[in-house]
Amino acid sequence: MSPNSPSADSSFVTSSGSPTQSTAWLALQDLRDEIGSVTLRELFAQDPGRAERFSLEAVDLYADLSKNLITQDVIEALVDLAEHARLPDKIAAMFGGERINSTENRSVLHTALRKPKGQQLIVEGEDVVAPIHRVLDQMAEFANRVRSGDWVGATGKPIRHVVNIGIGGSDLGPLMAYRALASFHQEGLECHYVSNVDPAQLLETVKPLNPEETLFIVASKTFTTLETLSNARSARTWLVEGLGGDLSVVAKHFVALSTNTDEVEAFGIDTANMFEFWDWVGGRYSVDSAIGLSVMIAIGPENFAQMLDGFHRMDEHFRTAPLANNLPVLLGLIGIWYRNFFDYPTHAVLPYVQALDRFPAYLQQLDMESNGKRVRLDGTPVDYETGPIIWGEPGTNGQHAFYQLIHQGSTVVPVDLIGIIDPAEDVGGQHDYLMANLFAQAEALAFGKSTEEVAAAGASPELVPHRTFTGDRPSNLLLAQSLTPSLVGQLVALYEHKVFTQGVIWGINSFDQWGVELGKELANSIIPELQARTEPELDHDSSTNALIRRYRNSRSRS
Ligand code: G6Q
Repeated sequence: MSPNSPSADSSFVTSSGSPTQSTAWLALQDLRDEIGSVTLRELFAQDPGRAERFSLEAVDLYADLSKNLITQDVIEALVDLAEHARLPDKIAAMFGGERINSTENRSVLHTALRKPKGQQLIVEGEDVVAPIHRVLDQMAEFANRVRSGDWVGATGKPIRHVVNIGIGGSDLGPLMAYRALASFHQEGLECHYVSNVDPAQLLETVKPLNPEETLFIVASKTFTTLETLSNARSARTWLVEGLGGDLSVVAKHFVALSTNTDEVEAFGIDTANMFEFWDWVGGRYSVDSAIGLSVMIAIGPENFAQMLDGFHRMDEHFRTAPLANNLPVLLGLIGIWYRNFFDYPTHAVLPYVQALDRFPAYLQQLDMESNGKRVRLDGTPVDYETGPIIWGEPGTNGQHAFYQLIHQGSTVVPVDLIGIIDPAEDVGGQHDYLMANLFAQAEALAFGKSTEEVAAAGASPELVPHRTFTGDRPSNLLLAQSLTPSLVGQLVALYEHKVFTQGVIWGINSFDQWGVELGKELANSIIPELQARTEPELDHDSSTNALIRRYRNSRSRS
């Protein structure tokens, strides 16, 4: 079957119709009207057990969901909605390797990547777990050689710098995990991440590096991506020029992470130094595949295995916990509640953990590329909102910038706040300041400061409206003991499954990304027009034509 023909298994596609037609949806609309007349202050006052009632533990995460605009009835109706969408069947379909990515006719098996060694998963007659562990072993052997100094560059020097060249899913995941696990890095070995086709990034990155001690990892599932291949070629030139001009040096300084052996070979990388993965690993779901090699080199194979174990434990929670006690499901459903019944257009992720500084950017791709869809699996347009805009920055930085809007803006932004109890390092008791701010933000958002309280605190009457906080601004608060490799795996799997849950309710394909194609196609047609020696004939619209002419005529280089 060609990759673009419809899936053989259409049970995932022909689901339960528009969610808006379900009784659960109608019940939620009524509940939305009811909850509009009650505040979080009142809900907390009515129920002294509220914090406990709406908190749960999942693997090593404690989640306080009580500061959401929810009641037990809301949760029950949301769970009904999930059941109406046959979420349990769809979870089983994904874990079982059905071709649920119907527009690309592919299975979606990132959960297999973290199955323990020795387990089996037979998909279409073949076990997928054994090959995964074969590659993990190959990665571990290589990572250990680099870490121990046994793998040397062309001039016999050990590797001190690893440059991962990749973009999108082949960059954001490893970059995020590398930064998150800074306290586990091997000293004297630094990883760098180059993604943008803007040459400035590559040039800046390699400027201070010694080619003798530098290893490039070319991370590209397809091995045809313009940005990655351009950067890889430029990096190869830098390396070869720096090491005397002989192409043979590439073998000791370049490895590839890819599904495309032919293109890897054509680039000149020895396929013995290629780490394979499979078409059923989506780019944004690939940090736990060979794409994570830079992370494994930095933290070591044992810690990488711990990360995979964290993923797997969250997978098992998602696969087996009842929907009402299932953290990814609940985060997904509460997100649906705000997106579809309150029309809140965005969702912020605010880690109070500096090491998670790239986690919001990572989630931006995971969520927006997965659920930024306007048609359902059967191709019909949705008549309800789908994926929200995801954004965020680490706390407390955001507090001195955009939190103003979160507290008092005209748009309500539901937030996820993430905190770690024991930091890798502390100085001057600063960690308590960080956590005090985390707890304070959740409190301030939920309960605000009423007009009466502001007036009673002595504000002059004309300032009272300016200093009032309405409250009722929802948050999920996730707390964990420490930022271990396992926790990073758990957090990523948590959000992967949250996104999956929402995609199922919305009846969309969370695993394709056709929306990124048009811009690529047009860029490919414009490149020769920018590079033509003689004036090219242009047949874009008048605006694009004028921009191309202006660029050609104004640039100082020939
Ligand atoms: C992710 C997307 C996309 C992809 C990049 C890089 O789900 O598919 O972000 O990861 O376009 O693709 P390659 O790894 O093939 O270079």
